[in-house]
Amino acid sequence: MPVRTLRTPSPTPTPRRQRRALGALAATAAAALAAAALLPAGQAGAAGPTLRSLAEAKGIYFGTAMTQSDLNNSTLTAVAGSQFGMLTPGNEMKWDTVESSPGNFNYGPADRLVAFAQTHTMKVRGHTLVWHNQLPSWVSNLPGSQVQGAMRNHITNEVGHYKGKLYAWDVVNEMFNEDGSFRNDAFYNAMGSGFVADALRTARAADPDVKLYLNDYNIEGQNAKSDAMYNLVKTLKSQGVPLDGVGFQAHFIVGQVPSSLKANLQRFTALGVNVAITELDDRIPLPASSANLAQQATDYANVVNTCLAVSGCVGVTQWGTGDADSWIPGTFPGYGAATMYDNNYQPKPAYTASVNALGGATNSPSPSNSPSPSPSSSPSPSPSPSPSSGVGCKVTGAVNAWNTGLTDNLTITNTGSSTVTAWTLGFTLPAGQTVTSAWNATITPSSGQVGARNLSYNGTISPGGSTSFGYQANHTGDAGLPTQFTLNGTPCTTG
Ligand code: 9MR
Repeated sequence: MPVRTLRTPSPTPTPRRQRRALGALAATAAAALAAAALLPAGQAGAAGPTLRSLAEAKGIYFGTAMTQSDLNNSTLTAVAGSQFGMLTPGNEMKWDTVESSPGNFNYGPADRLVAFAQTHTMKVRGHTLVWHNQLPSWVSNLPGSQVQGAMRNHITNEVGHYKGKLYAWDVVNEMFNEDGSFRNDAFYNAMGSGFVADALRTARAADPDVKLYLNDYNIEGQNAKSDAMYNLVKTLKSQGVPLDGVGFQAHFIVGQVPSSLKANLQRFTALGVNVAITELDDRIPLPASSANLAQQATDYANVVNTCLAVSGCVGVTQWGTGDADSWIPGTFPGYGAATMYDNNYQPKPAYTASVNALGGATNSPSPSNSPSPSPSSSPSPSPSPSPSSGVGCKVTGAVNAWNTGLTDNLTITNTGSSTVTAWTLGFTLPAGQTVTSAWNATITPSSGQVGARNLSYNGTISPGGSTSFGYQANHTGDAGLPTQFTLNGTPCTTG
């Protein structure tokens, strides 16, 4: 697909003050497109407009969280560096990394992430200065009278180190319980609720230009916890405490984006602060069904559309780049598939839905899986003809097996002269194999003669082009690959 020309930002001044403040971000869009165009063909997210370019053209950013180890994954960095315009270090700016013992500051890990961001013209959200979690025990064990000094010293040093380099700081993170009371952490116990204002003032003194945020989870809808945040923000603003924004983490469960999200964000912006979605993910029970992937796409579009609709919503950050680096499976056993990119960093329906929400596609934004060429419920591989003549195909596969299970990755190459616009790959699973999950395709039924159908984002295979999908299966002894394939009814070569 050719790289599309960026829509020139309207010369008409936007009436949205916050959007104008972000105007500099749009300048990076052309650079992002240029960088994306240099990526190897077939690299996830390499061609066409990117999330970041589309978001920036609309006056918001699209961000990702990355950890230091992510820098070693070239597939991840290619996606992150081209598709996202904002980077949040996932762990490296937290107290336990930065100041694990009193006065000994370690900025190496976070500096490497900031350098990656700068290389890719990404902005950076600093995360986080004051938080009960990932807090070294030397802080929580301090006598109450010494906590304020330690907090001020930590903030002054860290904000000072990154002065002029960051877009924003999550100054205080997760200070509320679910019922809206303050969490009894070291900071509240030592200073009462005044620690929030103290932290914000200390951060402002260390960097007058960086945006200062409070950040929390389960405050996306209107509830006791978001009421508490609302009342705190109202009080802080009335007292002239420096506060620029509120971060809504948005760790959602599929299908459960609160219906009050927009109204809730709007009541905060009415107080004179910006709002941002800071840690978006949308977890799904595993294995992820196509219905849940479609619902996830709807959820992502909902969040992006809501941010676009709320004046003062400055951007959306996803927590992690793809399912493979997401925190969800490790924390919520049985759940996963929570991001826009699958375990191989291939875009999922949620990516397409987000691009569409940002105005990136002219076709109707259908987040659900695309219809297969033969929508018949017949379990056999579709015999429907290719939409055009000149069809030819080759299938290669790789299996990774253990005693009772396996994963197969199959690559379909279009060796014909016509573009395939939707595909069903028919094949027979060896006896005893039962598919338990699939990626980049829907496979039905789960054993015997099956059809693997494209999803909404990977139906097109140009002549000479290829696409890959895979599945996990149980086996009872034969862990071999299928040996014969048809593409839309036409036999394929293998090898
Ligand atoms: O993604 C982070 C994960 O690697 C850490 O193990 C975890 C420890 O608390 O923190 C994760 O990030 C959290 C973020 O800093 C604050 N909001 C919740 C995030 C997920 O736990």
